[in-house]
Amino acid sequence: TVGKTITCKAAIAWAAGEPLSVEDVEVAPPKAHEVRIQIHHTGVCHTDAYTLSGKDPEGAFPIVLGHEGAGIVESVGEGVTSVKPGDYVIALYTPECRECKFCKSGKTNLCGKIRATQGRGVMPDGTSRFKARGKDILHFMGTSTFSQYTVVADISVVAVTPKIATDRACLLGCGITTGYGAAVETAKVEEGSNVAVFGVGCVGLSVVQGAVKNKAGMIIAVDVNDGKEAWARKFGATHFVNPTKLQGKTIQEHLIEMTDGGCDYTFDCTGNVGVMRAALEACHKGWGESIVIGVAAAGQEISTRPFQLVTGRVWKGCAFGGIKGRTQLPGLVDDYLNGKLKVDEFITHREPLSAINTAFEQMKAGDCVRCVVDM
Ligand code: NAD
Ligand code: AHE
Ligand code: ZN
Repeated sequence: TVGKTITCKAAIAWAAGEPLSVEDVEVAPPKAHEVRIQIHHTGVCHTDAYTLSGKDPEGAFPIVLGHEGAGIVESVGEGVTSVKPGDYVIALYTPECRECKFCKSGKTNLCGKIRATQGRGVMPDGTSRFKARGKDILHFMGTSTFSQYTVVADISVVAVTPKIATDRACLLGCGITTGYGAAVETAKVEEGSNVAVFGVGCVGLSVVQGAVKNKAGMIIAVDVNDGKEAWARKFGATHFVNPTKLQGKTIQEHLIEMTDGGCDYTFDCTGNVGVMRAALEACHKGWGESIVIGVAAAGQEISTRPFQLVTGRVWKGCAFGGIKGRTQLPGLVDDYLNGKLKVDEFITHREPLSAINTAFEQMKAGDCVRCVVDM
């Protein structure tokens, strides 16, 4: 297959709000500094549903969605030295070129090298490698893992040991790394500090896991779904609050009471801008930091009284947890293999590619942490 177009199955999103269509797609061979990957497993993340809904200002159609995938390198284009055919890999929607201003800053994991073309749904040379029904199909987040074969830039992929199965490794491509990194890398939660996590889906449970790793004090899970309490406690949350059941006070007032003045760190893992405000206002005066992880729809804005910031609370956010994929993911895989990072526990549902729309329905159902799709 090296150097040739591969015809395989992919889930194509032809238009916003419509179910995905599993059909033949032609995947062109990788050009210079590109890698063609046979995807074995992919997770379905809330962000895929967000873009499919049409609310993502960067979402364009037709497109192959999916950004939480793992598999094997099938072939590489000219000049690729970081991975080789046969390598087990995780796709990276946050690439790492190690030479742009961002990568060299030491201050962020955001890489600038291919961000513009990635946002337009094309490869760095401005063209697509996917074709279906005679039409060019767009790439998504530089990864498009809802295809049995995909092409990514060589800076958008990391090789990992085959000791981790691809149905686990895929979850390190977004959900788990995002939450865990937000706690450990972005917030750098300190021993004994009080933490509140708003929304305990895959991302929020991973924040809980990171807070446990850093020996936080109180770890308060906040979710409107009571069914999430058992999950949160299983991952190490010390308290659970359902904000819809508080009588006569706001969730921020309740958390400030619980923690004698406010939390040291709070995390929004819902994408709801009202929740983001509550998370900021639940922070301790003088030093509390709130980390925005959730993705909000186009047109949504956050607000609070500036006095909240004047009095020392800090509002920030991160993508992919602040983790540099090529440098740090192999270490997270080691942590998993050494029993220091939970991954298996996140998989609640499984579907074959042919039933990927069922995976989307499950994700919205409330009893699903992650559905892994077998490609
Ligand atoms: P999820 O749907 O599995 O989890 C969201 C949780 O929030 C659910 O348990 C839900 O019951 C709860 N929730 C909803 N409304 C709430 C409210 N008002 N108060 C408290 N809890 C509430 O989603 P996920 O896959 O864990 O993703 C969470 C968010 O993070 C999404 O917005 C997703 O797009 C975003 N995300 C961001 C990044 C990043 O790099 N910044 C990466 C992955 C996901
Ligand atoms: N395109 C959206 C923004 C979506 C967004 O924020 N994506 C996160 C990853 S979510 C993964 O589940 C991200 O990586 N952001 C940084 C970046 O460079 O995109 C919009 O609203 O325009
Ligand atoms: Zn995601």
